[in-house]
Amino acid sequence: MTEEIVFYHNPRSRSQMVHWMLEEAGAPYRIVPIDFEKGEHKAPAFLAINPMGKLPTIVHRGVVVTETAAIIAYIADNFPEAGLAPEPTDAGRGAYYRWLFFGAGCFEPALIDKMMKRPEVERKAAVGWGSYDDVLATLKKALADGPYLLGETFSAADVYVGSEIRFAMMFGAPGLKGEKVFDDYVARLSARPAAQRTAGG
Ligand SMILES: N[C@@H](CCC(=O)N[C@@H](CS)C(=O)NCC(=O)O)C(=O)O
Repeated sequence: MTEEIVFYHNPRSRSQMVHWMLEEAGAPYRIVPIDFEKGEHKAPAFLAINPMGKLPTIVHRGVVVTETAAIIAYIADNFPEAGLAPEPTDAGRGAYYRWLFFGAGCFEPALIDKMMKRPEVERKAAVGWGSYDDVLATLKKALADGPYLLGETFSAADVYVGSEIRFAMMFGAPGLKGEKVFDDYVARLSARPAAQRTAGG
């Protein structure tokens, strides 16, 4: 069974985050370009791999992995020599999980709501992400001491959450660009060689 990761990719998608992660990890991978305009992501051949018809998607050792945060965490664990995830029994693992899941379960839906100009729900106690403002305040606090989400240690959680912040800034989401803590964080991440190698997607 090949060790090479098959990476279904379109640079204009969340798969850009995975591209950066693959480079950070030094993982062997092969890109299979997916053309959204041609509808390749909804073609039967791709739906057989990911019935959601979405990117990013990887196949490794015959197993399909989807969901950006899951893929990024999977790569970190499979290429431990890159040191992108605290050991499972390390105290830092808790914070690491926290920010990965916060990125997927809180930041992403709050951001999508904001970008789609959906009204905030009245009962924020009933939605997992509370409110966009609470999410940003929480991230701001997490990064206040920095330089990374886990303090001095850069991790795969920064690849994921940092990418989300970077994308949100690009799309003009409020409360991010112009806030020193977020500007500095994104500049720090963007300066990384692996991020620069994949900056075009
Ligand atoms: N929950 C997924 C979302 C993936 C997703 O929505 N990908 C978009 C691109 S950023 C996509 O493939 N859209 C094409 C479509 O649904 O038609 C993740 O976190 O990876």
